[in-house]
Amino acid sequence: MRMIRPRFTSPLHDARVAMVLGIALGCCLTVAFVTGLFSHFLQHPGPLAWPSRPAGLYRVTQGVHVFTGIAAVPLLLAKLWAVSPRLWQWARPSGWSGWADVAVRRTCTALLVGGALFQLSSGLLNIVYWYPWSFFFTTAHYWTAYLLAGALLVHVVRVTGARRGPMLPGPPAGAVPSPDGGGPGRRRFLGAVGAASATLVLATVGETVTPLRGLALLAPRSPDVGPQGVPVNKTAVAAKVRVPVGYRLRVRGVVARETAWTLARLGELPQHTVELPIACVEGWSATARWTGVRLRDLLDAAGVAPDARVRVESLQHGGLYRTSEIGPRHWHDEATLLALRCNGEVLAADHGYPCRLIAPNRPGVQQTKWVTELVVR
Ligand SMILES: Nc1nc2c(c(=O)[nH]1)N[C@H]1C(S)=C(S)[C@@H](COP(=O)(O)O)O[C@H]1N2
Ligand SMILES: [Mo]
Repeated sequence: MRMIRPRFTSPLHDARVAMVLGIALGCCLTVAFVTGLFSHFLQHPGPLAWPSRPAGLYRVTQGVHVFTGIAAVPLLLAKLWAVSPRLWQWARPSGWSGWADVAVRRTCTALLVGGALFQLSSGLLNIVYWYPWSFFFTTAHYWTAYLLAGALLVHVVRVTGARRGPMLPGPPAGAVPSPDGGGPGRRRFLGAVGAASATLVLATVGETVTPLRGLALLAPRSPDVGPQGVPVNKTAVAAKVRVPVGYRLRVRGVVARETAWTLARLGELPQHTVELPIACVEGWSATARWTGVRLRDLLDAAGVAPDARVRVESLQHGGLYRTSEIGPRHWHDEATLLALRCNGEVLAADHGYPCRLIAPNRPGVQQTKWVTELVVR
């Protein structure tokens, strides 16, 4: 059997180019991994109870998560292109250990390339709200992150070991040495890749960094377009929410006394105003002025244990985000409200009328709208 070996003639298929891109890409992926884990564990709290402060922390970490992911896209494409000769170069090892070594290396490369492509493409599609797949994005993105992190770690150990040891990779097959030694061409290429990353970020980051919103030509969301100046992820119509005539906000479960509040009685309780962002996992965020009742006042009125966890139920019947859980550190926070008003007006139907949860340092997906019950556990 004859092997077909593609010809690679660009001087940029070069170990230094690959290394610089690899370091930048590795930094982006590591930051995205750490901020992604933070987001995951805020949404799936285990024994660790995350603090409710700083109030805007999640907005920052999730912004960093999404925008390092976006910055990584040109880096990954350029890196794959730079190393492509090596990807198609098939070693012909001798002996079992040789084959085993090749198998391990190829598996690691497949996980690395496949994992990075999957994470970045699924993340990108998710932030533009396009789900052309049947798996659950969050679960797949979460578990693939560990695979990718593992493969990345093995790769870094191998590459740094190889640089020190005798197995320094030679020039890839077919690459011709650059006439100028690779200097200016290499710098131009790396500069162009960096500029592509920066441009992509600048053209989208305005969806969370409001001063840059004028530049956000490619952003999936404008942070100030929507009823009451706040974007909407799911409208009341899409969620099929109808507010019953005899609406009550009930507090039940493990309580000293069950309570049920009409909207009028909620309005008679002490009202508080907080300025807090909705920070969507998809990367956009928007600050608003929310006015309403402190969650802890309602729970105290029902005689709830201080370490209780509370399930927040909405009027929505189906859908993954119809309920959320809130732990003691968040519900004790004085800024955690059941908001009745947004930016000075009665809450719009799409923002959760009659009332919605708003809490500091909490993903948007857990700022439950159309709240009807607090079930104490
Ligand atoms: N009941 C309910 N609450 C919900 C949602 C939902 O689908 N149903 N979406 C959540 C998501 S993903 C976000 S980002 C915020 C957005 O709030 P907003 O539409 O008021 O901006 O609401 C959250 N609250
Ligand atoms: Mo969201």
